Amino acid sequence: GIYSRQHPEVEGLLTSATSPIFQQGNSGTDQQSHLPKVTPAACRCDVKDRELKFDIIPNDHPYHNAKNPRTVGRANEKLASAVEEVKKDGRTCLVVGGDHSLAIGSISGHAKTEPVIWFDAHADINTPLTSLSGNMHGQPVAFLLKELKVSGVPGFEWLKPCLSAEDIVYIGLRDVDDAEHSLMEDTFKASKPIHLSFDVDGLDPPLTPATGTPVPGGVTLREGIYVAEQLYKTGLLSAVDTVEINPRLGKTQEEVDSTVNTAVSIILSGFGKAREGSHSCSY
Ligand code: 5AB
Ligand code: MN
Ligand code: MN
Ligand code: MN
Repeated sequence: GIYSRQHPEVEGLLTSATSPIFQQGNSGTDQQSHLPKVTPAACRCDVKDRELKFDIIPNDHPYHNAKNPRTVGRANEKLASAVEEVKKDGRTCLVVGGDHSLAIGSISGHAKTEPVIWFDAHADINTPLTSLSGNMHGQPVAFLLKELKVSGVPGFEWLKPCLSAEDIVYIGLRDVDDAEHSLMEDTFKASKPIHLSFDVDGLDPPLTPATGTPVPGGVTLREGIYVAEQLYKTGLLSAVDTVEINPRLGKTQEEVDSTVNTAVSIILSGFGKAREGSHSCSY
C-alpha cells in the first residue's frame, strides 16, 4: 500500500465494538475493552474514525459447513464498501476487528488486489464444504480465491473473488487442517524450480552467533526450519545456498557449535528431514 511518512493519513474502521459479528469464531465475546484507542497523538497520523454497525440476520441457518453465512456475508458487503470509500480518498485503511472473516470484505474493498501477506498460524482456506468447525474465520482465503470458485453462499451474492493464488504469501502457518493441505496443494502449484539463498543472519543472532553481521531480532529456529521444510515439500527446490557461517567469528566453542548445528538443521529440513510431530500429509 501507499503510506506517506510525512503526512500519514489513516482511516480506521472499527468493526467489532458494538457487533458480535467478526468476533473471534463468531462466539459473541466482548472485545471492546481490549481495543486500544487509535489516536492521532499515538502515531502522529491524521486519523479519521468510523464505526460500522452490522445487522444480525434472523434464521441464518448454515450453508453446508458455513455458519451465519447471511449475517457474515452482509456485514462483509458493508465493510467492502467502506474500505473502497477510504481507498478512493487516498487514505491508508486500518480495520480493527473482529475475526478473520472480515478479510473477505476488507480485501474485496481494497479491490486493486495488491499482493496479500497472510500472517497467521492458520491457512484460513477451508471452504463451506471442507470446514470441520463451520467457523467463517477459517474460510476467508477460500472465498477470495478465484481458483476455488466458492459460490452459492447466501449473503455473499455480491462477492467477486479477487485474488489469484500467486497474489498470496503465507507467513507463520503451523496449524493447517488436512483438507486445507490438499486444497493448498492443488491451488498453490508452483511450477518453476526454486533457488533458496539462506543467509543465517536472517535468524535470531543467539542461534548463529558465529556470523559477520548479526542483526537483533530475527526469525526463530522453528520458523527457519519451517520455511526449509515447506520448500522441500514443493519438490521444486533445486539449489540451496547457506551463507555467512563463519566459525572463526565464534567467541567460544559453544558459539561455533550452535551456529553450525543451526545451519545443519536448516539444511536437513531443506532436504527432507521431517521433524517429530510435524504434520503428516500427502506431500
Ligand atoms: B483464524 C480451523 N482451521 O477452520 C478452522 O484464527 C481454525 O482466523 C481456523 O486463522 C482458525 O476452524 C481461523 C481449525
Ligand atoms: Mn481467529
Ligand atoms: Mn486467520
Ligand atoms: Mn489464525
